[in-house]
Amino acid sequence: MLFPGTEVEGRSLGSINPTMSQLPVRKRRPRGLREAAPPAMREDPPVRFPGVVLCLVEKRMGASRKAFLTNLARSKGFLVEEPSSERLTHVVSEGNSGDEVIEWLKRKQNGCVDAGGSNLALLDVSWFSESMQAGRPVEIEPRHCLTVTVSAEKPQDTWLAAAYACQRRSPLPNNNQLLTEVLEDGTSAEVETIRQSEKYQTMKLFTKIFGVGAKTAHQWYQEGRRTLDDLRGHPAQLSKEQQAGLIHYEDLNTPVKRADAEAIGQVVREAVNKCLPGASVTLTGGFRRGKPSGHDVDLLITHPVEGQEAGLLKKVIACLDQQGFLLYHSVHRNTFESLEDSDQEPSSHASSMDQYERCFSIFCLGDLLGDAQEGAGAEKPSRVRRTSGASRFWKAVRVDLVVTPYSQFPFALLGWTGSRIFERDLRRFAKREKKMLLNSHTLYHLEQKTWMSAASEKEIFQHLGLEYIPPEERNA
Ligand code: DGT
Ligand code: MG
Repeated sequence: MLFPGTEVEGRSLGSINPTMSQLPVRKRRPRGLREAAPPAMREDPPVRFPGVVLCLVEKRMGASRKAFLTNLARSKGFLVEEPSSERLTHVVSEGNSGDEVIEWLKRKQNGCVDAGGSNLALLDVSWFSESMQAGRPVEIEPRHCLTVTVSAEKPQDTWLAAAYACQRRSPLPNNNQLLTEVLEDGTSAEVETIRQSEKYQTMKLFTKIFGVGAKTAHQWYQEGRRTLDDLRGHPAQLSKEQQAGLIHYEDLNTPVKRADAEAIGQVVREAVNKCLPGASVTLTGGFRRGKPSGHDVDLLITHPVEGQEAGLLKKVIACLDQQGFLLYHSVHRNTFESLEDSDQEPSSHASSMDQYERCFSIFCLGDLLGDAQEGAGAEKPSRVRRTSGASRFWKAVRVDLVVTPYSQFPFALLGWTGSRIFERDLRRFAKREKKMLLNSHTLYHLEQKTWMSAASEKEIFQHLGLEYIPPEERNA
Protein backbone atom coordinates (compact mmCIF):
# COMPACT_ATOMS: atom_id res chain seq x y z
CA MET A 1 0.00 0.00 0.00
CA LEU A 2 1.23 3.43 -0.77
CA PHE A 3 0.78 5.92 1.98
CA PRO A 4 1.10 9.64 2.08
CA GLY A 5 4.72 10.30 2.78
CA THR A 6 5.72 6.98 1.28
CA GLU A 7 8.19 7.31 -1.52
CA VAL A 8 7.13 5.59 -4.70
CA GLU A 9 10.07 3.77 -6.18
CA GLY A 10 8.56 3.94 -9.67
CA ARG A 11 10.50 0.88 -10.75
CA SER A 12 8.58 -2.06 -12.07
CA LEU A 13 9.52 -5.56 -10.97
CA GLY A 14 10.60 -6.43 -14.45
CA SER A 15 12.75 -3.40 -14.88
CA ILE A 16 16.46 -3.58 -15.18
CA ASN A 17 18.47 -3.03 -12.08
CA PRO A 18 19.55 0.58 -11.70
CA THR A 19 23.23 -0.14 -11.89
CA MET A 20 22.67 -1.62 -15.30
CA SER A 21 20.51 1.18 -16.54
CA GLN A 22 23.16 3.71 -15.68
CA LEU A 23 25.35 3.32 -18.65
CA PRO A 24 28.92 4.34 -18.08
CA VAL A 25 29.67 7.57 -19.84
CA ARG A 26 32.76 7.01 -21.89
CA LYS A 27 34.68 9.34 -24.03
CA ARG A 28 35.28 7.99 -27.48
CA ARG A 29 38.85 7.02 -28.00
CA PRO A 30 40.43 8.12 -31.24
CA ARG A 31 39.91 5.49 -33.92
CA GLY A 32 43.61 4.69 -34.16
CA LEU A 33 43.81 3.85 -30.48
CA ARG A 34 40.75 1.64 -30.60
CA GLU A 35 42.20 -0.34 -33.43
CA ALA A 36 45.55 -0.56 -31.75
CA ALA A 37 44.15 -2.45 -28.74
CA PRO A 38 44.40 -6.10 -29.74
CA PRO A 39 41.30 -8.12 -28.81
CA ALA A 40 43.50 -10.97 -27.63
CA MET A 41 44.70 -8.79 -24.75
CA ARG A 42 41.24 -8.88 -23.15
CA GLU A 43 40.64 -12.00 -21.19
CA ASP A 44 37.05 -12.96 -20.45
CA PRO A 45 36.44 -14.58 -17.08
CA PRO A 46 35.90 -18.36 -17.15
CA VAL A 47 32.60 -19.61 -18.48
CA ARG A 48 30.45 -20.78 -15.56
CA PHE A 49 27.30 -21.84 -17.41
CA PRO A 50 28.32 -23.65 -20.58
CA GLY A 51 24.75 -24.82 -21.25
CA VAL A 52 23.47 -21.25 -21.50
CA VAL A 53 24.37 -19.20 -24.55
CA LEU A 54 22.88 -15.72 -24.53
CA CYS A 55 22.17 -13.34 -27.36
CA LEU A 56 21.12 -9.75 -26.68
CA VAL A 57 18.76 -8.19 -29.21
CA GLU A 58 20.20 -4.85 -30.21
CA LYS A 59 16.93 -3.57 -31.64
CA ARG A 60 15.49 -0.98 -29.20
CA MET A 61 18.25 -1.82 -26.68
CA GLY A 62 20.84 0.11 -28.62
CA ALA A 63 24.44 -0.76 -29.34
CA SER A 64 26.04 0.85 -26.30
CA ARG A 65 23.61 -0.64 -23.80
CA LYS A 66 23.96 -4.00 -25.48
CA ALA A 67 27.74 -3.76 -25.19
CA PHE A 68 27.46 -2.81 -21.53
CA LEU A 69 25.09 -5.66 -20.72
CA THR A 70 27.24 -8.09 -22.71
CA ASN A 71 30.28 -7.16 -20.67
CA LEU A 72 28.31 -7.46 -17.47
CA ALA A 73 27.08 -10.95 -18.39
CA ARG A 74 30.54 -12.10 -19.41
CA SER A 75 32.02 -10.76 -16.20
CA LYS A 76 29.62 -13.06 -14.35
CA GLY A 77 30.65 -16.09 -16.38
CA PHE A 78 27.87 -16.12 -19.00
CA LEU A 79 28.48 -16.94 -22.63
CA VAL A 80 27.21 -14.22 -24.96
CA GLU A 81 27.30 -14.77 -28.71
CA GLU A 82 26.12 -13.11 -31.88
CA PRO A 83 22.64 -13.83 -33.27
CA SER A 84 24.14 -15.88 -36.07
CA SER A 85 25.51 -18.42 -33.58
CA GLU A 86 23.94 -21.85 -33.80
CA ARG A 87 24.56 -22.47 -30.11
CA LEU A 88 22.12 -19.88 -28.80
CA THR A 89 19.80 -20.99 -26.01
CA HIS A 90 18.49 -17.70 -24.58
CA VAL A 91 17.57 -14.60 -26.61
CA VAL A 92 17.12 -11.52 -24.43
CA SER A 93 15.26 -8.48 -25.66
CA GLU A 94 14.07 -5.18 -24.27
CA GLY A 95 10.88 -3.55 -25.51
CA ASN A 96 10.26 -5.95 -28.42
CA SER A 97 7.40 -8.37 -28.84
CA GLY A 98 8.09 -12.07 -29.44
CA ASP A 99 7.14 -11.67 -33.08
CA GLU A 100 9.56 -8.78 -33.50
CA VAL A 101 12.37 -10.82 -31.98
CA ILE A 102 11.65 -13.71 -34.35
CA GLU A 103 11.71 -11.32 -37.31
CA TRP A 104 14.98 -9.81 -36.07
CA LEU A 105 16.55 -13.24 -35.60
CA LYS A 106 15.39 -14.32 -39.02
CA ARG A 107 17.14 -11.37 -40.58
CA LYS A 108 20.31 -12.10 -38.63
CA GLN A 109 20.23 -15.82 -39.40
CA ASN A 110 19.18 -15.49 -43.03
CA GLY A 111 15.69 -16.82 -42.42
CA CYS A 112 16.73 -20.01 -40.63
CA VAL A 113 14.92 -19.47 -37.34
CA ASP A 114 12.43 -22.05 -36.22
CA ALA A 115 11.23 -20.72 -32.90
CA GLY A 116 8.44 -23.24 -32.75
CA GLY A 117 10.60 -26.28 -33.08
CA SER A 118 13.76 -25.11 -31.38
CA ASN A 119 14.51 -24.82 -27.69
CA LEU A 120 15.40 -21.19 -28.04
CA ALA A 121 13.94 -19.20 -25.14
CA LEU A 122 12.77 -15.72 -26.14
CA LEU A 123 13.04 -13.69 -22.98
CA ASP A 124 12.32 -10.28 -21.62
CA VAL A 125 15.24 -8.36 -20.17
CA SER A 126 13.72 -8.91 -16.70
CA TRP A 127 15.05 -12.48 -16.84
CA PHE A 128 18.50 -11.13 -17.65
CA SER A 129 18.30 -8.56 -14.87
CA GLU A 130 17.29 -11.16 -12.28
CA SER A 131 19.98 -13.54 -13.49
CA MET A 132 22.66 -10.88 -13.18
CA GLN A 133 21.48 -10.08 -9.68
CA ALA A 134 21.44 -13.75 -8.74
CA GLY A 135 24.80 -14.35 -10.42
CA ARG A 136 23.37 -17.38 -12.25
CA PRO A 137 20.69 -18.08 -14.86
CA VAL A 138 17.43 -17.93 -12.89
CA GLU A 139 14.57 -20.32 -13.62
CA ILE A 140 12.52 -19.15 -16.59
CA GLU A 141 9.02 -18.25 -15.51
CA PRO A 142 6.07 -17.50 -17.80
CA ARG A 143 6.36 -13.80 -16.98
CA HIS A 144 9.84 -13.75 -18.51
CA CYS A 145 8.75 -15.22 -21.83
CA LEU A 146 7.84 -13.27 -24.94
CA THR A 147 4.73 -14.36 -26.77
CA VAL A 148 4.99 -15.41 -30.40
CA THR A 149 1.71 -15.12 -32.24
CA VAL A 150 2.79 -15.84 -35.83
CA SER A 151 0.70 -18.96 -36.41
CA ALA A 152 3.06 -20.87 -38.70
CA GLU A 153 5.74 -20.66 -36.09
CA LYS A 154 3.64 -20.84 -32.98
CA PRO A 155 5.63 -22.84 -30.48
CA GLN A 156 4.19 -26.03 -29.10
CA ASP A 157 6.28 -25.87 -25.95
CA THR A 158 4.71 -24.48 -22.81
CA TRP A 159 7.69 -22.30 -22.03
CA LEU A 160 6.26 -19.56 -24.21
CA ALA A 161 3.55 -18.29 -21.89
CA ALA A 162 1.56 -15.07 -22.18
CA ALA A 163 3.86 -12.12 -21.79
CA TYR A 164 1.47 -10.10 -19.60
CA ALA A 165 0.10 -11.21 -16.25
CA CYS A 166 -3.34 -9.90 -17.33
CA GLN A 167 -3.43 -12.49 -20.15
CA ARG A 168 -3.13 -15.46 -17.87
CA ARG A 169 -4.91 -16.83 -14.84
CA SER A 170 -2.98 -16.79 -11.56
CA PRO A 171 -4.93 -18.50 -8.78
CA LEU A 172 -3.52 -18.51 -5.26
CA PRO A 173 -2.44 -22.18 -5.43
CA ASN A 174 -0.35 -21.93 -8.58
CA ASN A 175 1.70 -24.35 -10.64
CA ASN A 176 4.92 -22.70 -9.60
CA GLN A 177 4.35 -23.39 -5.94
CA LEU A 178 6.76 -26.28 -5.74
CA LEU A 179 9.36 -24.22 -7.54
CA THR A 180 8.82 -21.15 -5.30
CA GLU A 181 9.28 -23.28 -2.27
CA VAL A 182 12.50 -24.46 -3.65
CA LEU A 183 13.43 -20.89 -4.39
CA GLU A 184 12.64 -19.69 -0.90
CA ASP A 185 14.57 -22.50 0.74
CA GLY A 186 17.49 -22.32 -1.61
CA THR A 187 20.34 -20.08 -0.56
CA SER A 188 22.70 -17.80 -2.38
CA ALA A 189 25.80 -16.66 -0.57
CA GLU A 190 25.53 -13.20 -2.15
CA VAL A 191 21.90 -12.78 -1.16
CA GLU A 192 22.54 -14.08 2.34
CA THR A 193 25.36 -11.61 2.87
CA ILE A 194 23.10 -8.73 1.92
CA ARG A 195 20.27 -10.05 4.09
CA GLN A 196 22.51 -10.26 7.11
CA SER A 197 23.93 -6.78 6.61
CA GLU A 198 23.14 -4.09 9.13
CA LYS A 199 21.90 -1.80 6.40
CA TYR A 200 19.43 -4.33 5.02
CA GLN A 201 18.16 -5.20 8.50
CA THR A 202 17.71 -1.54 9.41
CA MET A 203 15.99 -0.65 6.14
CA LYS A 204 13.65 -3.58 6.61
CA LEU A 205 12.83 -2.53 10.17
CA PHE A 206 12.14 1.09 9.20
CA THR A 207 10.20 0.49 5.97
CA LYS A 208 7.77 -1.63 7.93
CA ILE A 209 6.65 1.52 9.76
CA PHE A 210 3.38 2.94 8.42
CA GLY A 211 4.24 6.08 6.43
CA VAL A 212 7.91 5.27 5.88
CA GLY A 213 9.33 4.54 2.43
CA ALA A 214 12.77 3.51 1.28
CA LYS A 215 14.01 7.09 0.98
CA THR A 216 13.19 8.07 4.55
CA ALA A 217 14.44 4.76 5.91
CA HIS A 218 17.72 5.29 4.08
CA GLN A 219 18.03 8.82 5.37
CA TRP A 220 17.54 7.63 8.94
CA TYR A 221 20.09 4.89 8.38
CA GLN A 222 22.57 7.49 7.12
CA GLU A 223 21.92 9.54 10.24
CA GLY A 224 23.00 6.59 12.33
CA ARG A 225 19.61 5.41 13.55
CA ARG A 226 19.31 1.67 13.87
CA THR A 227 16.40 0.81 16.16
CA LEU A 228 12.79 1.81 16.69
CA ASP A 229 13.83 3.29 20.02
CA ASP A 230 16.25 5.56 18.17
CA LEU A 231 13.20 6.94 16.36
CA ARG A 232 10.97 7.04 19.41
CA GLY A 233 13.55 9.27 21.05
CA HIS A 234 12.83 12.05 18.52
CA PRO A 235 9.05 12.07 17.97
CA ALA A 236 9.09 15.66 16.76
CA GLN A 237 11.04 14.56 13.71
CA LEU A 238 8.34 12.11 12.72
CA SER A 239 5.16 12.80 10.79
CA LYS A 240 1.81 12.02 12.42
CA GLU A 241 1.53 8.84 10.29
CA GLN A 242 4.96 7.71 11.34
CA GLN A 243 4.22 8.35 14.99
CA ALA A 244 1.06 6.27 14.72
CA GLY A 245 3.00 3.66 12.78
CA LEU A 246 5.55 3.39 15.58
CA ILE A 247 2.95 3.16 18.32
CA HIS A 248 1.15 0.32 16.54
CA TYR A 249 4.22 -1.22 14.91
CA GLU A 250 3.65 -4.72 16.16
CA ASP A 251 -0.05 -4.90 15.31
CA LEU A 252 0.39 -3.35 11.88
CA ASN A 253 3.00 -5.93 11.02
CA THR A 254 0.77 -8.79 12.06
CA PRO A 255 -1.32 -10.16 9.17
CA VAL A 256 -4.96 -9.13 9.13
CA LYS A 257 -7.22 -12.17 8.97
CA ARG A 258 -10.18 -12.37 6.61
CA ALA A 259 -12.60 -12.45 9.57
CA ASP A 260 -11.13 -9.16 10.82
CA ALA A 261 -11.40 -7.61 7.36
CA GLU A 262 -15.03 -8.65 7.05
CA ALA A 263 -15.83 -7.38 10.55
CA ILE A 264 -14.33 -4.00 9.68
CA GLY A 265 -16.17 -4.01 6.34
CA GLN A 266 -19.43 -4.50 8.24
CA VAL A 267 -18.68 -1.71 10.71
CA VAL A 268 -17.93 0.68 7.84
CA ARG A 269 -21.00 -0.50 5.91
CA GLU A 270 -23.24 0.32 8.86
CA ALA A 271 -21.67 3.76 9.29
CA VAL A 272 -21.95 4.49 5.56
CA ASN A 273 -25.57 3.45 5.40
CA LYS A 274 -26.38 5.53 8.42
CA CYS A 275 -24.90 8.58 6.68
CA LEU A 276 -26.16 7.81 3.16
CA PRO A 277 -28.71 5.04 2.67
CA GLY A 278 -28.16 3.11 -0.56
CA ALA A 279 -24.39 3.58 -0.61
CA SER A 280 -22.29 0.43 -0.96
CA VAL A 281 -19.05 -0.74 0.61
CA THR A 282 -16.88 -3.29 -1.24
CA LEU A 283 -13.93 -5.21 0.17
CA THR A 284 -11.13 -5.12 -2.42
CA GLY A 285 -7.36 -5.72 -2.46
CA GLY A 286 -5.97 -9.14 -1.64
CA PHE A 287 -9.12 -10.25 0.20
CA ARG A 288 -11.17 -9.88 -2.99
CA ARG A 289 -8.59 -12.10 -4.70
CA GLY A 290 -9.31 -14.77 -2.09
CA LYS A 291 -6.28 -14.26 0.14
CA PRO A 292 -6.92 -15.51 3.68
CA SER A 293 -4.89 -12.64 5.18
CA GLY A 294 -3.36 -9.33 4.18
CA HIS A 295 -1.50 -6.35 5.50
CA ASP A 296 -4.49 -4.02 5.39
CA VAL A 297 -8.18 -3.71 4.55
CA ASP A 298 -9.09 -1.90 1.32
CA LEU A 299 -12.69 -0.67 1.08
CA LEU A 300 -14.36 1.10 -1.83
CA ILE A 301 -17.41 3.26 -1.17
CA THR A 302 -19.84 4.48 -3.83
CA HIS A 303 -23.49 5.39 -4.41
CA PRO A 304 -25.55 4.55 -7.50
CA VAL A 305 -26.63 8.17 -7.87
CA GLU A 306 -23.52 9.97 -9.03
CA GLY A 307 -22.80 13.02 -6.91
CA GLN A 308 -24.45 11.63 -3.78
CA GLU A 309 -21.07 10.42 -2.56
CA ALA A 310 -19.79 14.00 -2.19
CA GLY A 311 -19.23 14.85 1.45
CA LEU A 312 -19.91 11.29 2.56
CA LEU A 313 -16.41 10.42 3.77
CA LYS A 314 -16.31 13.24 6.28
CA LYS A 315 -19.58 12.10 7.83
CA VAL A 316 -18.52 8.46 7.91
CA ILE A 317 -15.25 9.30 9.62
CA ALA A 318 -17.04 11.39 12.22
CA CYS A 319 -19.43 8.49 12.86
CA LEU A 320 -16.62 5.92 13.18
CA ASP A 321 -14.57 8.23 15.36
CA GLN A 322 -17.49 8.85 17.65
CA GLN A 323 -17.83 5.10 18.14
CA GLY A 324 -14.14 4.88 19.05
CA PHE A 325 -13.01 2.93 16.02
CA LEU A 326 -10.32 5.30 14.77
CA LEU A 327 -6.87 5.32 16.31
CA TYR A 328 -5.51 7.44 13.48
CA HIS A 329 -6.82 8.85 10.23
CA SER A 330 -5.81 11.25 7.53
CA VAL A 331 -8.08 12.35 4.72
CA HIS A 332 -7.02 13.21 1.19
CA ARG A 333 -9.45 15.05 -0.97
CA ASN A 334 -10.34 14.02 -4.50
CA THR A 335 -7.87 15.65 -6.89
CA PHE A 336 -9.11 13.96 -10.04
CA GLU A 337 -10.27 16.49 -12.60
CA SER A 338 -12.69 15.19 -15.11
CA LEU A 339 -10.49 15.48 -18.18
CA GLU A 340 -13.38 14.20 -20.22
CA ASP A 341 -15.14 17.44 -19.53
CA SER A 342 -12.10 19.61 -20.06
CA ASP A 343 -11.24 18.10 -23.46
CA GLN A 344 -7.67 17.48 -22.44
CA GLU A 345 -5.71 14.37 -23.22
CA PRO A 346 -4.44 12.51 -20.15
CA SER A 347 -0.71 12.41 -19.69
CA SER A 348 0.79 9.17 -20.90
CA HIS A 349 3.04 9.30 -17.87
CA ALA A 350 0.06 9.39 -15.55
CA SER A 351 0.84 7.90 -12.20
CA SER A 352 -0.72 4.60 -11.31
CA MET A 353 -1.74 6.21 -8.01
CA ASP A 354 -5.28 7.37 -8.17
CA GLN A 355 -6.76 10.61 -7.00
CA TYR A 356 -9.93 9.58 -5.23
CA GLU A 357 -11.01 11.06 -1.97
CA ARG A 358 -9.68 8.64 0.61
CA CYS A 359 -8.93 8.08 4.24
CA PHE A 360 -5.81 6.26 5.41
CA SER A 361 -6.67 5.03 8.84
CA ILE A 362 -5.75 2.77 11.70
CA PHE A 363 -8.76 1.01 13.13
CA CYS A 364 -9.18 -0.21 16.65
CA LEU A 365 -10.72 -3.63 16.27
CA GLY A 366 -12.17 -5.42 19.26
CA ASP A 367 -12.18 -9.18 19.58
CA LEU A 368 -13.82 -11.23 16.89
CA LEU A 369 -16.73 -12.31 19.02
CA GLY A 370 -18.64 -9.31 17.85
CA ASP A 371 -18.02 -6.77 20.58
CA ALA A 372 -15.63 -4.71 18.52
CA GLN A 373 -17.85 -1.70 18.72
CA GLU A 374 -18.55 -1.90 22.41
CA GLY A 375 -15.00 -2.74 23.36
CA ALA A 376 -13.39 -0.07 21.31
CA GLY A 377 -16.00 2.51 22.19
CA ALA A 378 -15.89 1.87 25.89
CA GLU A 379 -12.16 1.66 26.26
CA LYS A 380 -10.44 3.44 23.50
CA PRO A 381 -6.82 2.65 24.24
CA SER A 382 -4.54 5.42 25.26
CA ARG A 383 -0.90 5.34 24.34
CA VAL A 384 -0.01 4.87 27.97
CA ARG A 385 -2.23 1.87 28.20
CA ARG A 386 -0.83 0.52 24.94
CA THR A 387 2.78 0.82 25.95
CA SER A 388 2.26 -0.28 29.53
CA GLY A 389 1.78 -3.82 28.28
CA ALA A 390 -1.61 -4.18 30.00
CA SER A 391 -3.61 -7.07 28.64
CA ARG A 392 -5.89 -5.90 25.92
CA PHE A 393 -8.74 -7.13 23.80
CA TRP A 394 -8.27 -4.99 20.73
CA LYS A 395 -5.80 -4.64 17.92
CA ALA A 396 -4.79 -1.97 15.46
CA VAL A 397 -5.54 -2.62 11.77
CA ARG A 398 -4.66 -0.53 8.72
CA VAL A 399 -7.76 0.40 6.72
CA ASP A 400 -8.09 2.41 3.51
CA LEU A 401 -11.45 3.95 2.70
CA VAL A 402 -11.76 5.13 -0.89
CA VAL A 403 -14.78 7.00 -2.25
CA THR A 404 -15.51 6.74 -5.95
CA PRO A 405 -18.14 8.33 -8.18
CA TYR A 406 -20.37 5.56 -9.54
CA SER A 407 -19.27 5.92 -13.18
CA GLN A 408 -15.64 5.35 -12.18
CA PHE A 409 -16.36 2.51 -9.79
CA PRO A 410 -15.49 -0.38 -12.20
CA PHE A 411 -12.09 1.20 -12.88
CA ALA A 412 -11.47 1.72 -9.17
CA LEU A 413 -12.55 -1.84 -8.42
CA LEU A 414 -10.23 -3.24 -11.06
CA GLY A 415 -7.36 -1.00 -9.90
CA TRP A 416 -7.73 -1.72 -6.20
CA THR A 417 -8.23 -5.46 -6.52
CA GLY A 418 -4.63 -5.99 -7.65
CA SER A 419 -2.35 -7.80 -7.53
CA ARG A 420 0.20 -5.10 -8.15
CA ILE A 421 1.88 -7.16 -10.87
CA PHE A 422 -1.47 -7.87 -12.50
CA GLU A 423 -2.27 -4.13 -12.45
CA ARG A 424 1.12 -3.19 -13.80
CA ASP A 425 0.73 -5.59 -16.69
CA LEU A 426 -2.82 -4.46 -17.40
CA ARG A 427 -1.59 -0.90 -17.81
CA ARG A 428 1.41 -1.99 -19.86
CA PHE A 429 -0.75 -4.20 -22.05
CA ALA A 430 -3.29 -1.40 -22.57
CA LYS A 431 -0.62 1.06 -23.59
CA ARG A 432 1.71 -1.08 -25.67
CA GLU A 433 -0.74 -3.43 -27.33
CA LYS A 434 -3.91 -1.34 -27.51
CA LYS A 435 -2.68 2.25 -27.45
CA MET A 436 -4.93 2.95 -24.48
CA LEU A 437 -4.27 4.53 -21.12
CA LEU A 438 -5.75 2.71 -18.17
CA ASN A 439 -5.85 3.94 -14.60
CA SER A 440 -8.17 3.57 -11.64
CA HIS A 441 -10.44 6.32 -13.01
CA THR A 442 -10.75 5.78 -16.74
CA LEU A 443 -9.70 4.15 -20.00
CA TYR A 444 -8.62 6.44 -22.83
CA HIS A 445 -7.91 5.50 -26.44
CA LEU A 446 -4.84 7.45 -27.46
CA GLU A 447 -5.30 7.14 -31.22
CA GLN A 448 -9.06 7.52 -31.41
CA LYS A 449 -8.89 10.14 -28.64
CA THR A 450 -11.97 8.73 -26.97
CA TRP A 451 -12.89 7.92 -23.38
CA MET A 452 -14.25 4.45 -22.91
CA SER A 453 -16.89 4.06 -20.27
CA ALA A 454 -17.56 0.76 -18.56
CA ALA A 455 -20.36 -0.45 -16.32
CA SER A 456 -18.39 -3.40 -14.99
CA GLU A 457 -14.90 -4.89 -14.81
CA LYS A 458 -15.93 -7.29 -17.57
CA GLU A 459 -16.52 -4.38 -19.93
CA ILE A 460 -13.03 -3.05 -19.25
CA PHE A 461 -11.54 -6.42 -20.17
CA GLN A 462 -13.69 -6.37 -23.33
CA HIS A 463 -12.45 -2.90 -24.31
CA LEU A 464 -8.91 -4.21 -23.95
CA GLY A 465 -9.66 -7.32 -26.02
CA LEU A 466 -8.75 -9.51 -23.05
CA GLU A 467 -10.44 -12.60 -21.76
CA TYR A 468 -12.13 -11.77 -18.45
CA ILE A 469 -10.10 -12.96 -15.49
CA PRO A 470 -12.00 -13.19 -12.18
CA PRO A 471 -10.44 -11.64 -9.05
CA GLU A 472 -9.38 -15.00 -7.59
CA GLU A 473 -7.18 -15.56 -10.63
CA ARG A 474 -5.40 -12.21 -10.54
CA ASN A 475 -2.79 -13.33 -8.01
CA ALA A 476 0.16 -12.80 -10.32
P1 DGT B 1 -2.25 -7.11 1.03
O1 DGT B 1 -2.95 -5.92 1.59
O2 DGT B 1 -0.92 -7.32 1.64
O3 DGT B 1 -3.08 -8.35 1.03
O4 DGT B 1 -1.98 -6.83 -0.51
P2 DGT B 1 -2.94 -6.16 -1.55
O5 DGT B 1 -2.87 -6.90 -2.79
O6 DGT B 1 -4.30 -5.89 -0.95
O7 DGT B 1 -2.19 -4.82 -1.82
P3 DGT B 1 -2.47 -3.36 -1.31
O8 DGT B 1 -3.39 -3.33 -0.14
O9 DGT B 1 -1.15 -2.70 -1.16
O10 DGT B 1 -3.18 -2.69 -2.55
C1 DGT B 1 -4.31 -3.29 -3.17
C2 DGT B 1 -4.30 -2.97 -4.61
O11 DGT B 1 -4.61 -1.61 -4.79
C3 DGT B 1 -2.96 -3.19 -5.29
O12 DGT B 1 -3.13 -3.85 -6.50
C4 DGT B 1 -2.44 -1.87 -5.63
C5 DGT B 1 -3.64 -0.99 -5.55
N1 DGT B 1 -3.32 0.26 -4.88
C6 DGT B 1 -2.77 0.44 -3.68
N2 DGT B 1 -2.62 1.73 -3.43
C7 DGT B 1 -3.08 2.36 -4.50
C8 DGT B 1 -3.25 3.72 -4.86
O13 DGT B 1 -2.91 4.61 -4.13
N3 DGT B 1 -3.79 3.94 -6.07
C9 DGT B 1 -4.18 2.95 -6.90
N4 DGT B 1 -4.70 3.24 -8.07
N5 DGT B 1 -4.05 1.70 -6.60
C10 DGT B 1 -3.53 1.42 -5.42
MG1 MG C 1 -4.58 -4.72 0.81
